[in-house]
Amino acid sequence: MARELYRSEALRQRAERLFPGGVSSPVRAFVAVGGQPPFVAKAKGAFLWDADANRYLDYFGSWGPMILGHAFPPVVEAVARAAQNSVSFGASCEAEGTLAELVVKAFPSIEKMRFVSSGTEAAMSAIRLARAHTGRKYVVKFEGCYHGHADALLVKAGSGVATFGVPGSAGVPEEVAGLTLALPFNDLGPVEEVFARLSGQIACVLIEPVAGNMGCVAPRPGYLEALRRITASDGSLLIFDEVMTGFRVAFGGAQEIFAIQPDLTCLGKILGGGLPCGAFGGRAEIMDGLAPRGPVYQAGTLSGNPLAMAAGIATLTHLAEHRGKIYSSLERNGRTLADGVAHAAREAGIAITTNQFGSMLTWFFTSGPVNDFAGAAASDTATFARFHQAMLNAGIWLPPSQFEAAFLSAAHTPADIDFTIEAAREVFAKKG
Ligand code: KE4
Repeated sequence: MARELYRSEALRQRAERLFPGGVSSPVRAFVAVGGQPPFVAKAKGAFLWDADANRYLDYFGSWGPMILGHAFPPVVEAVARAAQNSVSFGASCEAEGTLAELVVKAFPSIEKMRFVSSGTEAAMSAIRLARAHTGRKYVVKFEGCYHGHADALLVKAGSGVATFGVPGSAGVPEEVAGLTLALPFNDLGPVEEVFARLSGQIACVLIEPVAGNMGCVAPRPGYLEALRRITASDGSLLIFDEVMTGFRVAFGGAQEIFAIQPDLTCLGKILGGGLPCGAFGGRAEIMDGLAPRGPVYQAGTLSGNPLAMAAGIATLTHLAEHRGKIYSSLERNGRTLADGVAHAAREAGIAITTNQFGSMLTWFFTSGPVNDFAGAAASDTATFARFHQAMLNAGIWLPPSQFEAAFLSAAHTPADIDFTIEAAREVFAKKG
């Protein structure tokens, strides 16, 4: 059933005149899946409504923040209350410390932190701090991992597996990209080779401990532990980018699950309950390098914004109070959804690999396995695009790219999961 998108189409035509690609962020343009993206008018719980009043089950959840569902009453009330006292001060306020105390309790590796307004700012600032703290210039990242759009991190692998990076975007100078090495995820060989060749020269290793930006890909057993060991012995900092996994895969993020203490952690998304908010933090002896205490400059007009703090406090307080029930339910529903859709695909003779980690999951249209970006890139993206379009027409809004993770919220019910699996079965039966 094709959905009528008259109002969305009118809004899209205006947006095309005003914004490059008609969007505020590229993935929203549906380039990878085709079709016209509906414009969202409102959302509540697990559902979105577009400008033509079509309803959708939401499985991208604002790309991670909406773990409690949209318009969660305690969050809405907290933001409304805070807004009565102005929406921004540009000065220290009580709410910053209140949210920070919730963070350091959830992340024992964080003694001190700094709020910023996005995950990009968190990662960008964390590597600057790591370079200053170590006096070193090289940064190691991993193919398929995304840490926001700072120049140093828009870098792809060079010609050889463990060679210096090349620009991953126009506008990134080779000189900048050449200070970053992009290695294969889940493969220790290139890491050991690079640390042998550049011993004492690598400022940090930055990783998504559970990758979400190549689609969902978990670390192999022992992989993260080995990165912790290698970086510690070389005096390089290990930075966990938990912008997506923080408060998502567990209340204390991936580092709680794997019992690993990184030197620095980047946070975002759920931290601000859906308002613009990021943070980076770690041991005080590292963080005290930041201005005005230390020589590393970092700043932000809206850092610690009172509304973002209020939304974050309401979100993390609810998660903390109900963490047992919420995370076990997210794991159960995530597993049921992942397996149910995969089973339906296999019944229809469609090759599919499912990677699920708590309430993050991706269906890769390949026989797999998918343990790194090369494995993800083997997916049949045309089949994914047809699947995405057919599911959207069935009222199910999946992330519009094979290389993104889908997210469940605490508002998704078992009935929603069953509805989604049945819709997928019908789509696959028509060779979606
Ligand atoms: P932001 O600057 O978009 O707040 O955060 C960048 C970022 C950093 N680290 C991780 C692990 C991330 O997943 C992200 C942003 N994620 C994407 C979705 N995969 C945001 C969606 C978008 O770019 O529109």
